[in-house]
Amino acid sequence: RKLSSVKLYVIKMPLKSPFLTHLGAVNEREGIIVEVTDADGISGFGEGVAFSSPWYTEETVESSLHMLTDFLIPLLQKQPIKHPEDALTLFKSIKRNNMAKAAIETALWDLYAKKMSLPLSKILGGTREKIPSGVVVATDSVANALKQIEAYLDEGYQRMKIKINPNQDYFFLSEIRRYYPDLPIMADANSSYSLKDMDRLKALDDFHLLMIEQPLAHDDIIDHALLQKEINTPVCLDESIVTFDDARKAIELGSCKVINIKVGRVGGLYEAKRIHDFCVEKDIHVWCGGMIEFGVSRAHNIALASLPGFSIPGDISASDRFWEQDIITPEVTVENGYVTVPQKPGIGFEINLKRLNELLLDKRVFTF
Ligand code: OSB
Ligand code: MG
Repeated sequence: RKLSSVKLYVIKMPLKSPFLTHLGAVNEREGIIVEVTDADGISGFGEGVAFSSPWYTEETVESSLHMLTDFLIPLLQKQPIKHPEDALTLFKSIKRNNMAKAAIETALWDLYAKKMSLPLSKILGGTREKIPSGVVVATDSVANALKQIEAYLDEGYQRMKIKINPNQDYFFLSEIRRYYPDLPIMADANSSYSLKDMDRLKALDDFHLLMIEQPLAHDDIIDHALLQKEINTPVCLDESIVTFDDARKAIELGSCKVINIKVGRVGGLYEAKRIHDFCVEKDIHVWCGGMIEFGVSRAHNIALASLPGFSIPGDISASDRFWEQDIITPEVTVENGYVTVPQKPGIGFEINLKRLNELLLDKRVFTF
């Protein structure tokens, strides 16, 4: 399976409404769509999910382009691989930069599944036909949060994830609980607390949250283990889990009871699947995280979340959660609280080239 080209499409789209966390606002999203084409002219697609600035992880759109252009694609040109499982090994000489690696690795998986004429979900070992869908409420006012929750419930979403921080936690959640006493709710703190806030975090046990995501530092697993001993709410790790070994160590230490698996954060679908398999073995719950992504990454998430361990509704929402019009057809939709896993080969969605070109900022072509 010789590759003939790799193309990078840099695109930008405004969000329908701002996505607010204590780390700042996301108003528009830049991203990189990767197309790998083989000698038969068959293409696979992947997406680079780093943001324009390094607020969530250290990577950016620019750093991803640099890694892809100057290191990752040249490695692939020099040393063709037989199977997408080999990509992360090929990239091992490049430290971290997991989102850049995943951008191309996911494209290789789509191509591989298409060559096998099988849905990517089946290639990965997926068993689910539909995936329970959750959605994120990322706003700084109670009124907006309540309005959004009402609309999302009407659209069928099964659980809400609420962005919190020390200035927006107990009162915010108590107001939501006043109107929705039984709603499945989790909170995501994006590292806005420290162990000094132990009492604030303990108090959140009042709201019987499904879990609290990444309360402490982005690179910590020690303090999270201390915290988990003190609170009833299950701790879920997001930012802290960047490799399989991070997951192994966090579980061993008791730092979390749940892991949010994001394909980009861990360097691709192969590593994501390894973490999933290990968590199933250790009885740690997993769910699939989101990155305010376009349809290509959303499609890869759907394939991943079809694996048996993904029992909790993830941040896999419909295309229209963020976008006026997505870059795939059909767009991702949520029906009765579920996203249907496509049965067509590969990611199971077509690229909407007209839409892609409307959004295009830059294009780079590498021939093999
Ligand atoms: O912490 O899970 C996060 C979005 C961007 C960066 C980090 C996070 C998020 C989300 C949800 O919370 C994203 C989504 O629904 O796509
Ligand atoms: Mg998170």
